[in-house]
Amino acid sequence: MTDADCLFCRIARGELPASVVHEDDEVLIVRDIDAKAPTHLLAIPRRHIGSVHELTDDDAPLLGRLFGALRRAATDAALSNGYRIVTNVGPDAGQSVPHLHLHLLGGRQMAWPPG
Ligand code: DGP
Repeated sequence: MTDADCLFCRIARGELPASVVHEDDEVLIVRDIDAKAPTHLLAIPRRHIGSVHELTDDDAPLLGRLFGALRRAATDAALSNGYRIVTNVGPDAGQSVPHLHLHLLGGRQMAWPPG
């Protein structure tokens, strides 16, 4: 997979449409096209990283940016009763888009453990 072909790289470059709720120089937050909760957002780094498994220690600031953007999005979405942030890594976890993204789900009661 090259960045040219990557779905989330293409969304980050504006080549494909998305419902964008936040964007800055490093991070994009979009509404998930297949929402599993009343609020279902994806925090996506602009730089192509395949998954958590490809992160390095140097990416710590980027993770801070991703979580910070999600925290502000959760506040904007009035998720005062809580929400869940998850990221899938690889086939066993059901990762379907091989570009790092954090799901934020909220607006309903969550079950634990996830399926
Ligand atoms: P995962 O399965 O963890 O890799 O999550 C990928 C998510 O991406 C999944 O919940 C559906 C969402 N998704 C797939 N294609 C698109 C798209 O074109 N636009 C948006 N906004 N979300 C997408």
